[in-house]
Amino acid sequence: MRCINCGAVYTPNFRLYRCPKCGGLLEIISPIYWAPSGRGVWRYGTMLPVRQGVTLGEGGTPLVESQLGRGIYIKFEGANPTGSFKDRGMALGITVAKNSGADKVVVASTGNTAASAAAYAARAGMTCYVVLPRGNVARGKLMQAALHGAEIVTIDGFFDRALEYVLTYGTKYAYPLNSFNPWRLEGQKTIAFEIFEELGCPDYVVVPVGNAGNISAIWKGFRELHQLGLCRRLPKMVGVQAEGAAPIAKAWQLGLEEPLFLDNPHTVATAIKIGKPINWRKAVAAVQQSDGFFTQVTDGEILKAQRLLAARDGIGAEPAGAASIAALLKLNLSGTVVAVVTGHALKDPDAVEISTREIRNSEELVHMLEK
Ligand code: AN7
Repeated sequence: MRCINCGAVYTPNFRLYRCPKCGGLLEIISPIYWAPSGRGVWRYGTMLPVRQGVTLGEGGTPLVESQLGRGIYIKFEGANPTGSFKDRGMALGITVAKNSGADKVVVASTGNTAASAAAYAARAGMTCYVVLPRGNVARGKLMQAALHGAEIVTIDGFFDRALEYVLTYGTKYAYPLNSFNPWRLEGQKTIAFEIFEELGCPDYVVVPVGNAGNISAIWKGFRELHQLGLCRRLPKMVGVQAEGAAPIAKAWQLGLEEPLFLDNPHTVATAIKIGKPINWRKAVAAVQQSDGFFTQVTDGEILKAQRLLAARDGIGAEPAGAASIAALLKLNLSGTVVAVVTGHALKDPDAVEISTREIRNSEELVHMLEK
């Protein structure tokens, strides 16, 4: 394991989440080789620090050619077992937690991490504690955490405060599975491997950014393919934030070195309603190294993109998941573009206005159908 801040190197330790010297984020360095076999996340066991483990059949998600423009592909992560990309990370994370001897896991979450941790913990016979920002979690996600039997704790304030709680107190008593845990992120880099197997190396990969773990993980995946000589090029990484929760994108556009952290993030895309992304250093490095950029989209653009993606491509995304589509629609990127749609529409039923027509008899139905 290596600290991305001070460069200190440590022997792999499932209980090491931050650099003991400087507190920086850690990255996993492990012996890897390319020998995909089987399906899903564990298909890439030889590229992962743990070769096999807990599974609910995560990964192997559809890569769908979009009808929204030429060269656009949707990587639909809503098709994972609990409906988001987090399942890839949890397959690894829960396996590592189990191997470390833990019987409890804890996460702070805007919702999807909680839903996923709850399901994978249930599968592994572990207790799961989720710390959620009260009133800021979509209904479907809360329901999932409850259904899978997690202990649900809610706090006043936003996600960032929930994460502080976990960082300060949680790690002592339970195994933390937020994205500062580099073991979990290893599972998420398989998004890159799947894109590579189907498309080769695209020109752009567009990713919604909240805590900034996923874009970092995907970039690490492509980097490793490149290091192994499997792909000659690398994609440009595009990080998308919601306008009211865009600490990294706003700083990027102003040319600042550090994010403009927010105390009061706001956006309809509650999954990415995050003011102080913990993985910002990794994400900025990913975007810089790949010659990509960060951008922001408004709530209006997100909801419009969500509708369009559903109506034209038949893909149902939650608002945060459609942020990548919103960006793509106004950016006009050329070449092969993969937009990662990170979460399923069913996660957040309240984000969609539902219009129905009431009829009283079959004649009214016939009348309608005849039109
Ligand atoms: C649908 O569940 O942070 O940039 O606690 O659920 O890796 O944080 C969710 C994040 C994008 C952002 N899209 O990913 C949580 C949580 C969806 C998400 C993101 C999230 P990161």
